[in-house]
This record gives sequence, C-alpha cells and structure tokens, in this order.
Amino acid sequence: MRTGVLQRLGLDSHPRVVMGARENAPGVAVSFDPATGQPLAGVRLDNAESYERTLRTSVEGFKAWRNVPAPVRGQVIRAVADGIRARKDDLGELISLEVGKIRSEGLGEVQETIDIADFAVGLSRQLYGLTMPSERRDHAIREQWLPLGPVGVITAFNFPHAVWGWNAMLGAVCGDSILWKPSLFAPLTALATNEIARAAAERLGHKGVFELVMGLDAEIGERMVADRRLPLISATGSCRMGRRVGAVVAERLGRSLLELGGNNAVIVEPDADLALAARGITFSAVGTAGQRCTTTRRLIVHESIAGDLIARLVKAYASIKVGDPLAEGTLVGPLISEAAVQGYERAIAAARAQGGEVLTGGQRVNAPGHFVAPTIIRAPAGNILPIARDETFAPILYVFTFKTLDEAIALQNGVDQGLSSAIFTGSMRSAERFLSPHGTGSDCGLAYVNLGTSGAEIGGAFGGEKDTGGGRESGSDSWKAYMRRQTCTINFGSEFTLAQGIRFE
Ligand code: UN1
Repeated sequence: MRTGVLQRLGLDSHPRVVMGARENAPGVAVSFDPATGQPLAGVRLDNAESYERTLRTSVEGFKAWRNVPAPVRGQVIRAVADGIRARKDDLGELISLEVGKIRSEGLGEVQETIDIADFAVGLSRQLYGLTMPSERRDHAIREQWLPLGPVGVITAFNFPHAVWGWNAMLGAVCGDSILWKPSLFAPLTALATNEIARAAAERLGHKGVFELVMGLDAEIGERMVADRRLPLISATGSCRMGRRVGAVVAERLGRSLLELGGNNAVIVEPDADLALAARGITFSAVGTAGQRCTTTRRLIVHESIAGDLIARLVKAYASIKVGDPLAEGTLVGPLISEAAVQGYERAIAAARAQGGEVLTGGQRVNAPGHFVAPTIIRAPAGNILPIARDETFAPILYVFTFKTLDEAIALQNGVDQGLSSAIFTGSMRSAERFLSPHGTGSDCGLAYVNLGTSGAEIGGAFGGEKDTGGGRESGSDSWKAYMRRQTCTINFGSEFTLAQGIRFE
C-alpha cells in the first residue's frame, strides 16, 4: 500500500500522529499526498504551553550539550547519520509521498543529510580558531569559537529533510541544541527525521539536542522568531517570510541566517556544447517540478543559437513523464498544493498578457493531484517580461536572448534575488568574465560553469545575496554562523603594558 512507509517508520504509533484524520481540525494539521490529493495523516500541533515546554528542553539540552567535547559530539552526529543511513529508503519514499519529489530526488535529499553529517563529524575535530601575534611582549592572542545556544531552525516544504540536516548537523557539532519548526506541508517527514536524530542522541545519553515544534507561522513561528532564548534563527522560505523573520530577529538584536527566494538564470554562449546545455537546463528547470530555490527560471541565450537550443529543449520537454513521483520513469511529480497550481496558472496568464509566447506546456494536467505541464515561455522582442522578475514555484522557464555577454550578465543580475547562476560556454574568457574576481560578473551566491543552477554539493557554502537574504549554510566555513567568537588576550609576563603605545603611569 502507498502509505505503508508510515508504518515502516513507526509514524502510525507516534503520539503526535493522528491516523485517519481527513481534514484540519483545531490543533491538528493534515498532511496530504500532492500526487493524489488524499490525506496521509494528521499531526498534533503545538500550543503556547507545549512550545514553552519544548523550548525549555532545548535550553536545558544546550547547557549540557555544550560541555560535551566537540569530537565526542562528532561521534553522536555519526550515530545520527548511521540512523539516517539505515532508513534512507523509507525516508526518501516518505519525502516523495509527502512533497511529491520523484524517488531518486527523495533519496538524493536523504543523501544530502548523510553527506553533511559526515562533514560535521570531520568538523568536530576542526573547529579551528586563529592565533595572532600580539604587539606586546609576553602577550598572546587567540580567537576561539564557542557554542552559541539553542538554534531555531525554520524549514520549507521543498527540502523538508536536507535543509534541517544542514542546520542541525552543523549546529549540533558546534555545541548548539536544535529546535526545528518544519513546514506543515511535510510534518511527517520532520517527525520521522527528528525521531531518528533524537533517539540516536538519547541512546548516547544526550537529551534535548534535537527538538521539534509544529504549528502555524502566525503562532509558533512568530513565537520562535521573537524568543530571546534563541540567539540564532535560521530560516528557509520566501523573501516575504524572510523580511518578517529578519526584522523581528533584528529588533531583538539576535542573529538570523536567511536562505530565501531565487530567480536563477542560465546564460548560453554561442560556443557552448548545446547537448550538455539542454540536459543541464532541463534538470534545473523541471527537476523537483521547479520547486527548488535553485531552479532555473530564466534562460538567457545568444540570439545566434536560440532557435537550436529552444528546439532541443522543446524536444526534451516532450519526452518528460509527469506523474506519480514514486512510479518508475517519472521525472516530474506534482506541485505541492492547489494554491501552487493556481500560482502557475496566474504566472502563465500574466506572461501571455505581457507578450510572452508559450512554446510548450502552459496548462495543468487534467488528473487528480496537483500536476502541471513543464512550460517554456519566450519573452517578446526587447526582453521585457515583468512576470519573470517574480519567483513562481513551478516549472516555468522564461527565455530571453542577447547579443553581448555584458548584456547577458546585466539581464541575469537585473532581478531582486541573487541565489544561483550559470553559464554554458566553451570559452575560458567568457567563463572567467562571468566569475570575475572584480565582482563584475554574476552577483549570485552560487555560480556554475557548464552546469545548471541547481544541485549543489554540500562541501561549498550555500546561499545567496540581495533578496535571497545573505545567509550561508552547508559546507565550507558556514559552521561559524552557529558559534560565537571570542578573542582572548593573555599576559603571561609581569609587566603592565598597553596597546597602541599608550602610557598610563
Ligand atoms: C533549496 O531549494 O532550498 O542546490 C535547497 C540544490 C540543493 C539544495 C536546494 N542541493 O539544488
């Protein structure tokens, strides 16, 4: 049976799960299968009182956890990763069931958490600070990185597991406890995931490291964001949500780590390998049904090859199977909700009204569930298509043409968001111009050469500029966001000397 995975993951006997719930009732939110529109199960939501209880558990958890030496914390992360590895197939399937990703992408998402957990285990022996020479004799200076506190992690429906993984694995190895508020589109994935992490940590004697609260943004979200006991709020979601989170956290002088919307473009130069470009663009534009923050939403193609590339894309799109995400051969599953389908339809209507030409797709799929046809829309001559400035979470690709690379880069950068970007080219000069160290190329946090805009590995820092929010998660030195830095100056002599040559006799 389709929902057998709920039993296999023990969700049917979880105290928070209401099996058989068919619609939202006070205190219960129902998770639906977007491929059928059918309810999967309900989950009990938190109220003010249970939020307070859980937060206290996180605060107490932090006080104990920070005293655990970092390499020992790393061993706990390893146990969490082992638990996730053992349930990879089931977790991947649950993600597909709950948010409609195809099986391979559901599994890929679980792998992303396993990868960042492995990274965090290594990091547990590498939370390096710097030492610097003091200008004073018999003095030493060093910087050390210290645990920050309980971290509030707010995640979106589209990566209901891996984005928690990025935050939770890094935060935990840094000595923080994690309080997770998942999207109510994917509460079952969150429960199953958090249970694995919590059980692994508790088995090793650590309570309160991985906690979960569930509720509406207006209730539980607002409460978390305003809560001074959470020194860091890491939030993934829309620019609108991020503006609110950023403002409330700033008001209390807390820290926020924001990973918000993208409006990612691929530039294709005349000398590009068009077969490679067509594959890369297709995956990035239609993968996850266009519901990644890194999805390619705009194609900026040199006018001399536009016809050729568009023909290849239209042909590729014609072969894409849209349907049950768990069925063999499906490449595009459903959108998350009926509201998302309406957003898709509204964007297409707006594009048409603005002179855009629909080259393929353009309508919903007439079947139960929230399926839509992957769509390509060509902007009118002059490249003015205002709707393309918005991030519509659906598989819609807008096509623009250009004559010079400078013009293409200006078009690419000419939107409010700044997450991901890409160029397909055979020319070293064009590639390096796009990545220019003067900052005159792509203005995004992620830049790819001969790859599409989505599908980052965990090893690099992930995030974007401008309205994308400026946060960096995942690899490289993103861990520093989850710690506080202390600069320590030590006088190991017996003279009192002052910096800057100040005399105070
Ligand atoms: C997101 O859509 O919020 O680079 C994250 C990617 C994935 C992460 C996407 N590794 O597409």
